[in-house]
Amino acid sequence: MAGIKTLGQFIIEKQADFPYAKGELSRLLRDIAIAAKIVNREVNKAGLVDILGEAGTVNIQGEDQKLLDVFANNQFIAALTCGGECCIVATEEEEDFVPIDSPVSKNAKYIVCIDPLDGSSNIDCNVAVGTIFSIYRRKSVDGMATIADVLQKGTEQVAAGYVIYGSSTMLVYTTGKGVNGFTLDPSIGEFCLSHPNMRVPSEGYIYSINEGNYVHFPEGVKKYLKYAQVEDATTNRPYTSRYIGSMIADIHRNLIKGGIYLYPTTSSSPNGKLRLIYECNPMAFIMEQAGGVASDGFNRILDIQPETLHQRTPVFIGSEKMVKMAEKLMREYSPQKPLLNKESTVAIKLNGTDQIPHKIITG
Ligand code: AHM
Ligand code: MG
Repeated sequence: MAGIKTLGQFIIEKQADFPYAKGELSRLLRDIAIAAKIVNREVNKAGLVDILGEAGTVNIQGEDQKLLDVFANNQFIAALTCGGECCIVATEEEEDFVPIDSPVSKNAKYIVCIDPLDGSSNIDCNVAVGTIFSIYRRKSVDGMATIADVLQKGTEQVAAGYVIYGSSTMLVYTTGKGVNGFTLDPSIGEFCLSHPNMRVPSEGYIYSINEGNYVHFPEGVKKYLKYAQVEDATTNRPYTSRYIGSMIADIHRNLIKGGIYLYPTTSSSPNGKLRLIYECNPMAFIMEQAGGVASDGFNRILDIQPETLHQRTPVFIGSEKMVKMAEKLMREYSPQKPLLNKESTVAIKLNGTDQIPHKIITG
């Protein structure tokens, strides 16, 4: 019988891929994994203790925070503060980034961006939720790190991953050399390598979208949904519709089985709902590393220059052929228009393909 490989062993083994690595990134990943185990423990007993329900506070997005949101946020910040490898934590739950101002951390070379508990509106009904993280190298050379260290394009990510607290708990991550998945064995308290070298099929058969918003979708998305429902054996159509409403769970399933996850713009969310830095960039990095594609409908997610910490973006992510088809229909039926938000960054199309980032200021 083959022996198990723990996440810790795997990380140390992979450190050799980075000849000048001093172990900081490995320690950072270890810190995140420890915090994830603590959050997992709490999520698992959510129905047993008085931890369900509203915290009575509202986060920067104007959403009610759940107690577990707050708990997870605090756990990750605490673990990253103690670890000393990261100088800033930017989290979906905090308005501003959190500088780690300890003598060790302030010169640390990594920035961590995190959505501590994504899909938390599902907690009360026992649906899978997750943590999403990404790691960047600090750009500034001395003093306290700044906002510019956080507002980096997704292409600059050094590592990204997610933890899914589901029927089993898994940690999936990439450092830009493929994607590996680890399942938590509760009997030994270790994440064990269970899904080495994860690859997404290039043609899937699942589409995931909140179809209740159909009337508000751009025409290109409506056309894609009609395309998904037409019979054509050569392309696995009609596709199967699966939508959990918990991004990590939906993308994790599609990554394994092949599929597309869409959260487009809607008339009520003209920039989309999901956040570029905390949700879309890390999932895009993972999906690309698994052989898939992540787009905002027109451009590669990882190429978008973030302008603000909590910037949102539409997202089309998953199997290559499915995302390419959705992009084609978007170009055909929903040519890109300037967004109406004060802070929106849009790409202007030049000669059909070239794009430059452009900030639209209105009002
Ligand atoms: P959250 O970060 O507030 O939890 O919101 C993100 C979640 C995603 O996990 C999920 O895919 C999406 O919101 C669901 O949105 P909707 O309910 O509009 O379909
Ligand atoms: Mg989220």
